[in-house]
Amino acid sequence: MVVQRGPAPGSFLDRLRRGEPLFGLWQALANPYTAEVCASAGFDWLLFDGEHAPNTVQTLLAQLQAVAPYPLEPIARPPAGDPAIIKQYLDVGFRTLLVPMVETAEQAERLVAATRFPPLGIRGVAGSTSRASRFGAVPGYLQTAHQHTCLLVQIESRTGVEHIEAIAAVDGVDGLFIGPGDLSAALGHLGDAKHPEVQAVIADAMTRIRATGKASGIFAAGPADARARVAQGATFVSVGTDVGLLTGGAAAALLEARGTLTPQE
Ligand code: 3PY
Ligand code: MG
Repeated sequence: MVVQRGPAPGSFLDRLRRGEPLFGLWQALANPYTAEVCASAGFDWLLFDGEHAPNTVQTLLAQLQAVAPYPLEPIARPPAGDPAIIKQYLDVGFRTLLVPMVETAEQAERLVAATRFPPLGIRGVAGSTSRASRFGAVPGYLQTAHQHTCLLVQIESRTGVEHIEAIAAVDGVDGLFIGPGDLSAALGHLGDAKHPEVQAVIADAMTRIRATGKASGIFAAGPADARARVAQGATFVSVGTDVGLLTGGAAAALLEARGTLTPQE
């Protein structure tokens, strides 16, 4: 008989459910070596982006392998909530998914189903060929995988915001994550996530997510923004992106050098 267990104490899902602040870094460089560099900094999670970064399942796999020795949760964002892609991401070993543009409870229910094997859902069975089951070595993987699977959904449209309570009520949705970029575009403020109207909608959405009892997350572009979001009640928050750290650090280094160097006669 398979013993039914919940997420391991201290695991990402366990900490998420306890409402601990969990800080992560967006990975858009699509590279295992830089992913490992970022992992060594001690983040609670890294988000590997299949929506807006040049990733394939194979590049995601390489990044997953690179960060495997580090005590963080690798999260994958598929380009869309497509069950065929979700199946592949889960098979290579991601346990936590962040699905973009979720707008209704029905859509959220279909996503939950995509992460679960029958009879709970529709996830296809890879058996012992999947890395997720350690190639068949994890006892009872098929029966217990869903207990370790964490589904985070992105709220980033007017319709999604309207349906926060219904989406959060779906069993199997573990957290709701606001995407300020798409949400600001949906509100008519493309490229201006700081606009007061966008900020007001975000603040209200975060309060409503918290009230549902599900974890509330948001993309923050930097550490100060991240701290402010935690103060507002978010519990899983990015502190920026690998690309942003690289471009920001490179530009600052050049600026400092140019500003301090005395031009030669
Ligand atoms: C958004 O801001 O739209 C996101 O998806 C998070 O980067
Ligand atoms: Mg988005």
